[in-house]
Amino acid sequence: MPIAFIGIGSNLGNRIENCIKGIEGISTFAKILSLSSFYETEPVDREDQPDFINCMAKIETSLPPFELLTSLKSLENSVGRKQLDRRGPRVIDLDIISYDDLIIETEALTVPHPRAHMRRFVLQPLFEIAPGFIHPLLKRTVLELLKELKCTKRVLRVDNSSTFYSHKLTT
Ligand code: PH2
Ligand code: MG
Ligand code: MG
Repeated sequence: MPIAFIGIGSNLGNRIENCIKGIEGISTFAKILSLSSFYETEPVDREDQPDFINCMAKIETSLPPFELLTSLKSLENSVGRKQLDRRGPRVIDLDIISYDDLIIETEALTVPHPRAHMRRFVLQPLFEIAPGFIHPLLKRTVLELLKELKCTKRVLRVDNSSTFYSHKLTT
C-alpha cells in the first residue's frame, strides 16, 4: 500500500491538542506507521505570528493522492481551521510532504511539498522517523538536506507525541 508523510502544524489555541486531533483524525482513514515527537518551531515565511507546534506522521493509505488531500482538508475544517491568510496563524495544517515516489505538480497539489527541503520544521521531524528518506525529486537523503539547509529558524523537540497519542502505533 502507498506510504505518505504528513506534516502536521498548529499555532493557534491549544497547539498540541490540535495536533493530536489531527493525528486521531488521520487514523480514521489511514494507518499511522510512525509519529515524530512534537517540536516547537519558529514561524517561517510570515514571522509576525506565534510559534508553531510541528510533527510528522508516516502513514499507509489506500487513498490516492487527491483523495488523501480532500480528506486532510475536511479534517482541517472539522478540527476548526478557518480560511484565513495563506501561511498565517492556523489551528491546524495538514500537508502531504511526500506520497511514495510520486511527483505531482498541479494547482491543487504539489508533491513532494515544494518547500519541504527548505524547512527545518519539516526536515527535523522527518529525520527523526525516517533518517533514510530520499527526496524523490532532489534525490538527496533527509540528512544531506539537513546538512545543506540555510534555514536557521529554531526547532526544539518538546515532547514525545506517542505519550499523548493513545492509539497503539504499529511500529
Ligand atoms: N507553516 C506555514 C508557514 N510557516 N512555520 C512553522 N514554524 N511551522 C509551520 O508549520 C509553518 C510555518 C504555512 O503552512
Ligand atoms: Mg503548511
Ligand atoms: Mg497546508
